[in-house]
Amino acid sequence: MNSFSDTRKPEQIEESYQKAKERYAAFGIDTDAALGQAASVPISLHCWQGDDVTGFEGLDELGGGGIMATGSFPGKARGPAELRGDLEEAISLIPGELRVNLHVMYGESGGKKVDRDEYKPEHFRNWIDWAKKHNLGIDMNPTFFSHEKAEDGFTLSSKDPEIRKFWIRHSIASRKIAEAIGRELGTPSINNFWIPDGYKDFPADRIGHRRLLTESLDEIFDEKLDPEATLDAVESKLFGIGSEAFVSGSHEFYLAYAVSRQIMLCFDAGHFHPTESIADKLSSSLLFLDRLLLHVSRPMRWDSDHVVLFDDDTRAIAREALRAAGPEGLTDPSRRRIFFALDFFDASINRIGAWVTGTRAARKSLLAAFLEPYALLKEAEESANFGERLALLEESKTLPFSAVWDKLCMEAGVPVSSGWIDNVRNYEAAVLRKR
Ligand code: RNT
Ligand code: ZN
Repeated sequence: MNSFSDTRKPEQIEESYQKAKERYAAFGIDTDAALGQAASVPISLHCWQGDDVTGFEGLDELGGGGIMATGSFPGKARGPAELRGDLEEAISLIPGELRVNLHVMYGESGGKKVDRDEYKPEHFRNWIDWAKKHNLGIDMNPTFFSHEKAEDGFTLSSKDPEIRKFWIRHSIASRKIAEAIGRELGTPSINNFWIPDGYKDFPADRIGHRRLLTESLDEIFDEKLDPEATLDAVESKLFGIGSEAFVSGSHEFYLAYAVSRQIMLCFDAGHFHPTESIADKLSSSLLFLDRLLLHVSRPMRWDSDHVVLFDDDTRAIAREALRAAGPEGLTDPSRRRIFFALDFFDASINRIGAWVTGTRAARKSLLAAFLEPYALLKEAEESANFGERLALLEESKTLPFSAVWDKLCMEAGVPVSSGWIDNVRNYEAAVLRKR
């Protein structure tokens, strides 16, 4: 079998990097600084790529919610130990600072049935200890799907007050969990609210559901929690499977809600019209909000949650995040304004490979953003030299990016270039195929 391991010696990688450094310097870019900055932007690695969004509540598959994992690649994680083991393998192959993104349904109750409104920080004890050991922050998401009380398609905007109350209790429980986790780990746990609520066909009463959603959210966020421990975010969506005609938590709804309540807004790359990019939305919303959360994903024709690639869309997101928030707005924990998280799930390929491909692609996009000749582009623009702006934009694409990326990986102690493919292949043979 082919080996993909990089046979170059460290000196060779270093030599290529030194040459690249000179080329970038000609464009006014300090590659040494860019390396450090790109590696220090935390990326929140979503646990749900490891088990096709199943969770630990004894369900075999993702239930409803308008999201779907397709494929049946062997070896999906069947429980917490396997999921954490798989995450460790993925993390060992990804450079730069990482966090882990959980859903409440990944809490552990030792086999006891715990309903969604009964979850407590203690159910995340193992995750917290594990995160400490691996120096990871943890983010959280209340889980409004795969549950009998979400089966009619509505949760926080349901017209049934009992259903609504149940999910409000769940939401408050999730905030307490995030707060406890953030406090213990010393880094705020971002608690992101995404609800599936919507109608397959044309509704009569749109404003009624949205008014209820406003009321539910106000009740949930009524208690102010320590921002050093947790920060709440709300995630909008255009449509889902089974909610094609109407979604209570639309973009306009949450944009207005977040601005009026001053809480974080989450942009998922797959939650807009297929040709609409979230990149352009960052600067607008950042003028009216302190913080944004990004769900970096790859929609293909619809909200398909394909594995993220180093493509134009992802690069545009990273670039606009950096331009709008500035370097410290991404890298400095006390001044961070844009938070990166991933949201994709593909069950048709090796799931660890999916994590590594997608997260390395997101990290590459960040590095590319920090390597942009932004000062020169801006200068050309401000002197109305738009031809030069365009030429610079184009020429900067063929600067020796890979030499800088390889250096970043080498410094981070993870396999350089394609080398990690061998690791994933070995893990598949030794672990996944035996499940
Ligand atoms: C669904 C949202 C949401 C979920 C995760 C599992 O469309 O993108 O973020 O993917 O919470
Ligand atoms: Zn999302």
